[in-house]
Amino acid sequence: MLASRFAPKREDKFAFGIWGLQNRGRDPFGDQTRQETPALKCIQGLAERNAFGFEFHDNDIIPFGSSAAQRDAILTDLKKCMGDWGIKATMATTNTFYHPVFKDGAFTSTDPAIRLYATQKVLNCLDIAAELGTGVFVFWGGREGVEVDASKCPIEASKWFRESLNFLCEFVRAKKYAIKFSIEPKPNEPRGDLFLPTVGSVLAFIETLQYPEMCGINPETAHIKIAGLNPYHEFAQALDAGKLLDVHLNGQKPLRFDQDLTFGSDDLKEAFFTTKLLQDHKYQGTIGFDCHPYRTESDPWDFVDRNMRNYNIMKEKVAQFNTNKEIQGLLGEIHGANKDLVGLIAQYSPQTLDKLRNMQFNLEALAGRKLRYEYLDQLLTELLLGVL
Ligand code: GLT
Ligand code: MN
Repeated sequence: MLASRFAPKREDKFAFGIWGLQNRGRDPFGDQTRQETPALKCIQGLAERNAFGFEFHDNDIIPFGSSAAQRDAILTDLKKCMGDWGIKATMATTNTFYHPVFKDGAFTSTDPAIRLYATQKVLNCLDIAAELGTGVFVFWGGREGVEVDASKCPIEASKWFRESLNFLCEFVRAKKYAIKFSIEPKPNEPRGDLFLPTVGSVLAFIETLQYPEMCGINPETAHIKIAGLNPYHEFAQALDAGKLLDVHLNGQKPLRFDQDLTFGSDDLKEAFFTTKLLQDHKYQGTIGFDCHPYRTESDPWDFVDRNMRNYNIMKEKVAQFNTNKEIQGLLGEIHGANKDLVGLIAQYSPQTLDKLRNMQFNLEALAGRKLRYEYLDQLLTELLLGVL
């Protein structure tokens, strides 16, 4: 039996991308293995399991090609259900990757008509987001990239994307929507190379926009590991920049195809440090999961439950880590060296410059310092395995 103390509560602020729950178990090599769970059933099931919110693409809830009347009817129904079930639409995004028109990109297509069509599709989705009270609006550039570098210049592509984003920011301002944009980096797949592959590249790109304060980032564990990088460090960089608007937690074996495994299923230490980062630094957004039930499952519910449980279990482990006397004692020792020198160069002045120039360092003593990192790591391993 699974311990009940890890069961999710609304205040945990968990959210799921419903596209993961809707997934029918198709992959490039095999047909569907289960029926699609309809959007409303996904949202209802999430509410019953105490998820705080759901994330959606326009076409996850409103089928592509719906009429204005169909759209309105779907939204009216959805809003009523959200009220009845007590669940929020925490993140919205536009599907600018599925339709063949986007085969060579949406905002970075070489065809200006396609770029305009993508921008128009986002405008329409922004209206939906505003109607549902969604504050975070994501751009995942699944088709923004190339296989053939000769086909387009990345600088030109950035210019096209920037132009659309600036226009869309103006639209949000004009409409007074309480919405922020969030860009989701990924290095490749489905394109050979995607533009804006990492947290760092997105942060730099945001600074080139007309309204950088309206834009942030939502990194995803799997995307970071496809790039061969460290999710803890990537999430931290976004948080440090004050730009972490949303997170996409999941699991992923490094350097492989996009697996979107369950959070904590593949790398416990990584899940631990991601959780620790968000908890210790009082991340204010929702804890979003962007993953998919395995093809072998016949419904998404065990998958939903365990993602949230794993986060809550890690939360307990973080609390244990933060209060464990031996671990904290060791950390105190590690960070306790030469405390009197902290902040010495925090302010530049001729005096501090002079001080620094004249400082003598005992390199032998500094290099000879004992750093018990192997032991610290073992304490964490034993804590995570429940034997500490
Ligand atoms: C797509 C992708 C995700 C993005 C989604 C937002 S859709 O499934 O793999 O990482 O977050 O468009
Ligand atoms: Mn994602």
